[in-house]
Amino acid sequence: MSEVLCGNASLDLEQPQVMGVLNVTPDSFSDGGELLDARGQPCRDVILERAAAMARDGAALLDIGGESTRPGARKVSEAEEMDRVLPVVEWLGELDVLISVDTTKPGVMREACASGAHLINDVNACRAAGALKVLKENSAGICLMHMQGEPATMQRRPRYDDVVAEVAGFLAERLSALEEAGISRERCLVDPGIGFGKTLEHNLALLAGLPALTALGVPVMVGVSRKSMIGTLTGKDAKGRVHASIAAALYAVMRGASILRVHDVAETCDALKVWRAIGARDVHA
Ligand code: 7PM
Repeated sequence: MSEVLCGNASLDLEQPQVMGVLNVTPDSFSDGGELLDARGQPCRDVILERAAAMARDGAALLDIGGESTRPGARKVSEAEEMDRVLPVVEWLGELDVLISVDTTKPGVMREACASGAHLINDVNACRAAGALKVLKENSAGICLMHMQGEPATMQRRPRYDDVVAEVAGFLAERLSALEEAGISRERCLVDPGIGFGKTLEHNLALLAGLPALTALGVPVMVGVSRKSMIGTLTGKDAKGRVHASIAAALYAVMRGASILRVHDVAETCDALKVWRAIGARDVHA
């Protein structure tokens, strides 16, 4: 059976699942700072309401991010990131949904797990010094994402000879590094990192080539929601990218994705319901 171990829980991936994005950064591109007050502190009631709605709409996981990875974004200190993220992890503990924390910092990983986070979503694939040690010392699930370069400069000149082979090779190397550090593969997910040091062509090749990632033997997560590749293909701004994002998400599921990281939970879950109903009748499925 396909599942991923996430601390005291396990996430069943027999059917594709949805992760709702909850950004607690002042500069996130599609929900810019609505969840922070004037002093930059997270607003409990607004966040709980938004999170409860995503859980009700069908999200199995919520991803809390306090460190913007927007191309060119300002770096955030560890203390500032903890102040934003840790209270949110605790507030969401009362909801019936798994909690993911989007961070690259080992200190934030440690405290997030202590506060009850089930999954660490690391766009840097645990390459920070000390990250593997922290993860060895707890039992949270881990999403390893591919990124070429770093957020400030990654979109300047992305370059690959064979993007699918290089991304799959990188993720295979990171899975081995975690295994060598004593971290079970049953805790791991991989993610091609759509838009992270990639041109439109690279993103399209990765979506078409997802089977090379499922071949790594761990579940695959994909985030295309409202991203600039959707804007480039449709000419729409972030809020107008919902439907086209779902087209890309369903394509990713068709190619083997198990978790969709999205802003529009209700819409994506509706699309998946239809997808599953048809698939259940398909003798070739
Ligand atoms: C600006 C640009 C703001 C890009 C936010 C983003 C992913 C992720 C993000 C993903 C995993 C966004 C991204 N994207 N984590 N974090 N996979 N695992 O669109 O694709 O939310 S941040």
